[in-house]
Amino acid sequence: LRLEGALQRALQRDEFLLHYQPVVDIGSGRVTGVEALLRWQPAGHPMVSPAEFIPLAEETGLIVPIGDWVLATAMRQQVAWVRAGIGPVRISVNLSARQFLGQDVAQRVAALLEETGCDPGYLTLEITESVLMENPAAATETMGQLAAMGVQLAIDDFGTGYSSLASLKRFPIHSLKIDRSFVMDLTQDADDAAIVNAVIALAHSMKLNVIAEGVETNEQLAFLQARGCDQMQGYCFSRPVEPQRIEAMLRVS
Ligand code: G
Ligand code: G
Ligand code: MN
Ligand code: NA
Repeated sequence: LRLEGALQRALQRDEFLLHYQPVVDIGSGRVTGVEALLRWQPAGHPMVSPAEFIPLAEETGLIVPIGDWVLATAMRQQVAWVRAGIGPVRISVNLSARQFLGQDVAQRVAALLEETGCDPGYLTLEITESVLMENPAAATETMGQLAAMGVQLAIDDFGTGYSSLASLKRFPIHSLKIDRSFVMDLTQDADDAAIVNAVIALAHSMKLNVIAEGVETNEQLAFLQARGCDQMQGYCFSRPVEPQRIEAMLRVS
């Protein structure tokens, strides 16, 4: 598989799809939303992980049309679930560095909201901590434009970058997502436990929602529940799955 050429043709060949991972309220156990995760299924090849092709898409600029496709598809899915009577479902979409740091992300999001009829109040955009800290002033401005449309913002992979508390306070964000690397050894590693405790306390003191990523075991879940973590994602509840399986979970949730 020659990655670059294949990636270039993937959009026109309709080889991308979105899987969704439930975001679960730790208190009630209910599914409160989903995170959209991009998948690439080239004909005659195994699925390629975004971890493998997002960096190449960033380098080649293909991330712009691919990112637009992800946003539009997630927004249309949100509208489709409302029409199907499942009700508004919060959908979180990951923005890559180049997508977020490019000039016109707010205009693109505005145009796609208009085109799809998506409710911005049920759309969350995830930006990693390291991308935000590349240029905190520009990030604050862009986030302000997005927040003004009613879109919610989350800092993804929190704890792996170096946010200053001053920047964190200025960002118009709604949620912090604790990086999976801290959750993984939570119940064996005292340092990771201390970090997770601190992030939960920090988030709550700033009136932010806090979501733990990569929760795999009931022991991790019990720890997070005892510490008042708001929401979680992870294999202990569900892997990212195709839209129809999410619908089934939402109908019983
Ligand atoms: O689902 P998972 O293993 O495969 O995702 C791997 C990585 O790819 C994660 O860091 C995730 O944030 C990223 N990713 C998944 N979907 C998207 C997407 O639509 N856009 C961007 N920029 N990154 C994504
Ligand atoms: O970078 P970001 O946090 O957006 O990406 C989420 C990534 O984590 C995706 O690749 C997703 O498939 C993966 N993921 C979600 N839940 C779990 C989990 O419980 N364990 C592991 N190992 N990975 C997970
Ligand atoms: Mn994410
Ligand atoms: Na993450």
